[in-house]
Amino acid sequence: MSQEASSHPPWWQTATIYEIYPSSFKDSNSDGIGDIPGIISKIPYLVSLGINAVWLAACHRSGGVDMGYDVINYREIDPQYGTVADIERLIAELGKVGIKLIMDMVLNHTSDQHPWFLESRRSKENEKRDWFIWRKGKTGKSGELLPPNNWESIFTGSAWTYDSLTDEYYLRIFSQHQPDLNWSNPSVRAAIFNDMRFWLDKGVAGFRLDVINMISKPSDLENRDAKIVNPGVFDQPAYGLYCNGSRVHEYLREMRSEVLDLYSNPERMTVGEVIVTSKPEDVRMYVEPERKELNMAYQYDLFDVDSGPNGKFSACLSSKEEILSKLKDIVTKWQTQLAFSKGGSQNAIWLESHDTARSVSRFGDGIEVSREKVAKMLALLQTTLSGTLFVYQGQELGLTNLSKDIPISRYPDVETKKAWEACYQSRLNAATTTTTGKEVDMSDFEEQVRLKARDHARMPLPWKTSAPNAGFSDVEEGQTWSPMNTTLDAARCNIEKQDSDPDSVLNFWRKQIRFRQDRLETLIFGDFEVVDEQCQVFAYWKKAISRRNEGGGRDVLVVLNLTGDESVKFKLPAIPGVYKHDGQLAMYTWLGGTDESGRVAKQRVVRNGTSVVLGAYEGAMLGY
Ligand code: TEU
Ligand code: CA
Repeated sequence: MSQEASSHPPWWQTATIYEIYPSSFKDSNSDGIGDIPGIISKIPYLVSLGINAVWLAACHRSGGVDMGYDVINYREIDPQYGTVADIERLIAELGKVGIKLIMDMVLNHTSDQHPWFLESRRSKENEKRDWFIWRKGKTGKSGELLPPNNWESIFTGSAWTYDSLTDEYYLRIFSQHQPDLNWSNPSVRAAIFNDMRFWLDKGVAGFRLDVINMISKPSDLENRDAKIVNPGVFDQPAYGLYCNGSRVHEYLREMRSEVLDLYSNPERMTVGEVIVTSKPEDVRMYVEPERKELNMAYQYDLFDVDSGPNGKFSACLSSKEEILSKLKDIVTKWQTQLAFSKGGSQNAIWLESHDTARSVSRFGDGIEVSREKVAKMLALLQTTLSGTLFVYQGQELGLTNLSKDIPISRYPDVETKKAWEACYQSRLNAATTTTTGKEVDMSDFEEQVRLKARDHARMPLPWKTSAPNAGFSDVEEGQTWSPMNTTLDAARCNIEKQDSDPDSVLNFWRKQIRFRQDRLETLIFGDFEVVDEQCQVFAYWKKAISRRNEGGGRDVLVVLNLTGDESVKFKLPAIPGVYKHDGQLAMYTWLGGTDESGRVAKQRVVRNGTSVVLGAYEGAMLGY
């Protein structure tokens, strides 16, 4: 898109998109599980946030193994959430208040209960055999049966499951109940595209496409063993062999022309989850407008920033300072490499999703007095970056990870359970004593789970101060599908309480979301320039892409103290060559941010070229 066209950008470029996790947003029928009528009942809250679209996480009929990411039928809604008619009502009711609905489509794999897979596994001659990825096993050195290759599942163990019925293995990169579809078969693509059109015909404004960079697997995958990086075990990480495969771009262009481009008014959008892809040139291949593939990529660098050498549940080797400096580098990389003014590629700005832990717990210091300040500082960061803003439910409250009194055994996520079990087993096997009652020390692993498990973001949302289950559900106290942070959140941060406090994290987010909309040429489309690398501080200019009719006063300087250090002095850059009408150098004005107590700062004036002193996690937006 040319810069001229930016006065009428497509809706999704200027949007704030709020992710709803259906199980945990609001329960309407007291079964302890959130549902679609529950979402409809809370539309006024969504309006109050100032968001433009809702991304509803997976809600199709599912086998329930991976919280909806194992789909049995792409045209049905899981009965625990409601019906297709409920989705139609949701679209209509959101439409009345100008909010669009984006659906999550999980198209890399289905459930093993999907009729396509039930057919496929029946016999080698079945018409749908080739809809999934079946291969013969191999024979190991001592005659044992081995999977077709050594790829490791993202949920640990082998990426293959043996099916005795036909004596072959099927590929399933996630759990054994999530067989990977064979996208190289044109009938598979046609069927998927039909199911996508089903929802677009109902008025869905676009899709979030689950692990979409995994859909193209090598045709000779039985000859493509992954490099051995973990000696002594069979299964090896194989991301490089199944991410960004040779035909992925062809498939996405086909999806665009066969599906998305057939619809207009509103223009439909896609944001694709693109995991383990850190090179800007690789991400650009998905999102450069003229390539006509995806509109945006959900890129994973910030997700991986605190992972260890063996993935997210291994301890990160970097110090807190190093993690913060990596965070700055990652933000700078994507802000400068995927810029509107350089070819029009659009970033997806995100820090939390249903696949992360809470950002306050990951990037803060774990001290309760800092919680609100960290949440606001991260909100300032996110709301001043160029691209489409994604906010995950509860992030707007500064929610933290589950409290320590909740035992790990109550964490429901399949990823957590499998990773725990795999770690436990390997430690048990490695233990030298053969006496019964061997002790396996899992304390270090537990620490990682408490920091990074997906369960933290998936807990039910606290709505009220004094109501059963913090107002999320009327089910008997404690009977919600996932544990709640009730002791913590009902008392100190819930929607009711924060709504009435002008200095709350919630009201800070609301203010920032509005401010971003008022300055879209700067905050959403502007050019990003790092000002100075002072280790505690992240300071950057956002420069307006078009200064016509504006007298040059729209640039914004963002200064953030990323640390808990008090009184961090930061020398402001001189405002280059900007004079007021009386010939005096212009002065900075305070456009927003927090003050040293974490409250919303009052209007202040700072002279050009002087310093600011920032309190712990304090942040400011300055203009001139
Ligand atoms: O996630 C893709 C993915 O590989 C990671 O985000 C994963 O969730 C894991 O946490 C890495 O440590 C998507 C969905 O968003 C996720 O909920 C599903 O479990 C997964 O795909 C399978 O559909
Ligand atoms: Ca319910």
